[in-house]
Amino acid sequence: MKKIIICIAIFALIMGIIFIYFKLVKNNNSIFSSEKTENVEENINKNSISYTGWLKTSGAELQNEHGEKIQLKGLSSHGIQWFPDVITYDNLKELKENWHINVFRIAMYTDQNVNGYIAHPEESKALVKEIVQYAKDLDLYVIIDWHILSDNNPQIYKQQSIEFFDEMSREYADTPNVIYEICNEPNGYDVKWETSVKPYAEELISTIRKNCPKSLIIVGTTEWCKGIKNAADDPINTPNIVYACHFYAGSHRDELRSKIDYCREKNIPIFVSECGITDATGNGRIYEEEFKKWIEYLNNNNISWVFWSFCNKDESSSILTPEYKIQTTNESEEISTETTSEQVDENTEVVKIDDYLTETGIIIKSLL
Ligand code: IDC
Repeated sequence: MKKIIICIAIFALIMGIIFIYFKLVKNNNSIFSSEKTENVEENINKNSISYTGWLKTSGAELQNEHGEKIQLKGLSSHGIQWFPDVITYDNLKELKENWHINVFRIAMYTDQNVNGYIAHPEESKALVKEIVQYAKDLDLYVIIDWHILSDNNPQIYKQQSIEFFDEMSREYADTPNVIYEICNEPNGYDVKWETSVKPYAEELISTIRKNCPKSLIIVGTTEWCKGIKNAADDPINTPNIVYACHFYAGSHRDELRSKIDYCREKNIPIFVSECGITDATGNGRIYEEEFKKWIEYLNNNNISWVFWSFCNKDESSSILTPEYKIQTTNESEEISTETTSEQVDENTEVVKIDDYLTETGIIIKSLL
């Protein structure tokens, strides 16, 4: 009898151990921590912003929140006042999933003569916020670009810029996705780094940082963002800023690359927040080999780059052909009530960006 009780007790003990093993270890609720850590680590997507978080700089390098190097690659919109329709949630999703972009730049022109922010502040802000929301939903970094150009000196609309970035950085104080580009391309012989751009940047940086201390800020440089050596010789004394260098493959080559080398040797981080495959006009022939040389150089040096531009304007820098057209809600309602399923397929094809790529679009997709 005693032997039987001992056998039953041993059997119950073994069953108990097996039960605990399956319940806790296999279901990953484990009190056995080594197994658990391994599985959790497998589940972390190291490319997602919930992991990479707030970007920062160390020397010339861009890093994620964990101090690991990171390179952003993506596309810039054209002026959002002209080509807002192509920037949809679905298109950004496609660009993220199948083109592998991890950043999208919102080029918000400022000049009132081109219907920019100064002429239409409320509409411009609404559009920016809509696109930032897409980026948040899609786990993309997004650059809010104060796109000065013909309004060549950032001092011209400094007050409006302060108000705009104050509002944006309050709104996105807890959003690591958002990167602030405070002036696209300062230009003109009287627009100097020391007297115009640097003092503007210092004021804007303190406006943004008081609301959002961890933000990454892109500072435009003189000469349409070619004057990076001026910034390197007289940098802004604050962490987590990168300096913009812009190139167009038909116009800028070795000379500009050696300026980037100069900056990097001085521990100045460079961010190519705009680049193109044409000459600086954004139109005319494309320079595929020169552009590829640039991309190889940037990738080898882990420098982030953003391509101009994601739009369907009839110019050779565009990713999409002018025939690309967005299906409107009315069209889709008509389709759902009055057409057969084959016709729906035919009609819905209109929204696939990959069917409307320019030569430029095909090349850029292959490089992202
Ligand atoms: C160009 C656009 C073009 C538009 C022009 C003026 O491609 O359609 O008519 O601006 O608004 C830049 C600027 C960028 C330019 C681009 C090409 O940041 O706004 O876009 N470029 O010229 N710097 C160097 C080149």
